Amino acid sequence: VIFLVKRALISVSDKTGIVDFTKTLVAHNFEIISTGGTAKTLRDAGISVMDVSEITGFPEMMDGRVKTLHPKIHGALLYLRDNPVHAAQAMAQGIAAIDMVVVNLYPFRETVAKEGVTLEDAVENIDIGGPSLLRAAAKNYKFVTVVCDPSDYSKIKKELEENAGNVSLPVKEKMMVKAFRHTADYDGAIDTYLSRTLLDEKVKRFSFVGGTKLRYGENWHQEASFYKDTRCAGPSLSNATQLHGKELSYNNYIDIDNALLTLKDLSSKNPSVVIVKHNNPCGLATGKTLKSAFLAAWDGDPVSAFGSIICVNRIFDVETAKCLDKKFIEIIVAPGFEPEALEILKKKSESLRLLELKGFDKAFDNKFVYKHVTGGLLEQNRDIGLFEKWDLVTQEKFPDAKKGVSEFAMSACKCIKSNSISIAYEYEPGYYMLLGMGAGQPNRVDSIRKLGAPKAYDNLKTMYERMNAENPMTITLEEYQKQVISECVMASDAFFPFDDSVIFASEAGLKYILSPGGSIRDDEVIATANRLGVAMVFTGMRHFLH
Ligand code: 93A
Repeated sequence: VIFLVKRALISVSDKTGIVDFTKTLVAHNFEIISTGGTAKTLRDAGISVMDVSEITGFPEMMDGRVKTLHPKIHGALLYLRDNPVHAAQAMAQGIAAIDMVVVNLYPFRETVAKEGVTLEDAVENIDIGGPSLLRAAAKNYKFVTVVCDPSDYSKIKKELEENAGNVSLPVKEKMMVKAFRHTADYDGAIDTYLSRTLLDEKVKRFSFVGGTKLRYGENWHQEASFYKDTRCAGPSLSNATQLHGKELSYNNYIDIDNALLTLKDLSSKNPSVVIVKHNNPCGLATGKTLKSAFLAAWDGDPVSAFGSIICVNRIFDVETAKCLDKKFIEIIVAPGFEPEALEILKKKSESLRLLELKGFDKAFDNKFVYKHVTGGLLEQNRDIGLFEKWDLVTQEKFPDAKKGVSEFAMSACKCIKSNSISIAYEYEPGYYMLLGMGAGQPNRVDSIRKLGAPKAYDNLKTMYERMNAENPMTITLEEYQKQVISECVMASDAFFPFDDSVIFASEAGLKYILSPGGSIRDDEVIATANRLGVAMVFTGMRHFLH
């Protein structure tokens, strides 16, 4: 017997799109073989279908546990068509080739995600026949097309149309890899659930795909790659589109991530700009327009901004692009670019990387963050939220009007490496800028007295000189600095272990301090703030970032 007609075995739990796709197969002269529920769906749609049991001579049995597990099926998938011995054996056993397998598996993940699922329920949703079909078809990929994902139906349809009812080898190869990845992930999910349920053992399995080699790692002598996390639906480095410039480097990915997190944490509805250097926001501002936010962010640290990564939450416009003239920048990340702005930026430099990253308005959907340590992996929830409370702990009042700039100060602090200090200024009513920050110091005092406060003074000097050149100022530089600093809010990512931080902040002229509180010396810290006439609020929420 010579079987010329092509045959497809269809057995799907998720029946999305299956009727249309099967009609396509029929139109391309496929005979359809199917299992119970799928066969019913197809017949209801008027498609003529052969039951698997007609081929195997066995009924579906044991509540469907045994449907397709039979040599008539697996022989039809696995025999090498170009091997005369295989072909002779197939013919001797009355096995006719199956050319396509369309299978999606029992919804195991969905089942165990349900609240109160029983072990019995979970186990019953472990598909045995489906993965066997997928693996058999995938193993014989040169002769069998394996389709395990409804989102591929349209691609296969196109293939059939373009190749006179056949599927090209490159596509078959892709589908094969996809099938094995799919069953690997499926088995991984089973292991994770069973280990947790029966052994009380946590298993963490990652499957990042689309790994691309980077030029080098943190340094030139280190090899590196970036792997995509395709499950991340919110703003993500996996779905960014590079519009211009050199390829992203390892350090670029890290800095862009920090920029993204900082802007997300800021969650300002106003145009906002963050400038990142070495995994810390050094400039950050909100503004009436993107341009004004950019200029204020730049004023937050014009020195560090050299070679920085800039991320904005608005379409990058021409006015802002023009501000970048003569400024050296590595990367701009935006939800989009005005065409003319794009042209200006492209002309600026061959290597300036321009990244379009959509979904700024969406939340990050991955709940956990991970860090590799020698010999292990740490997992934690994202640091979400800003304050747990708003407790005024000093005699000096902290005006409600300073809440906006306080929130801004603390969100900046959250994304600066510990021990972090931020000094924020409401430079125009309702618009804020980072005036100084101290990052990554092994003690909090240095972040204030050696970094944050001196930086704020330096930046104010630069701003004063510029304003004075444009329009002579009526006050001296010292008066200007003193006045601005006295209006600023200083935020600390963790409590003050001693009162020295408050003393140094007050010496620098700061009058408003925000801290989570919670030190055993809180009383001492509060007494010192009272003595110095500083207003302090305890927020109850620590934001270490190591
Ligand atoms: O219980 S099974 O592991 N035993 C089988 O022999 C078998 N063959 C296909 N499950 C089996 N399947 C699965 O049935 C497929 O993977 C698919 O998810 C499902 C389709 O069943 P129905 O066509 O009855 O809706």
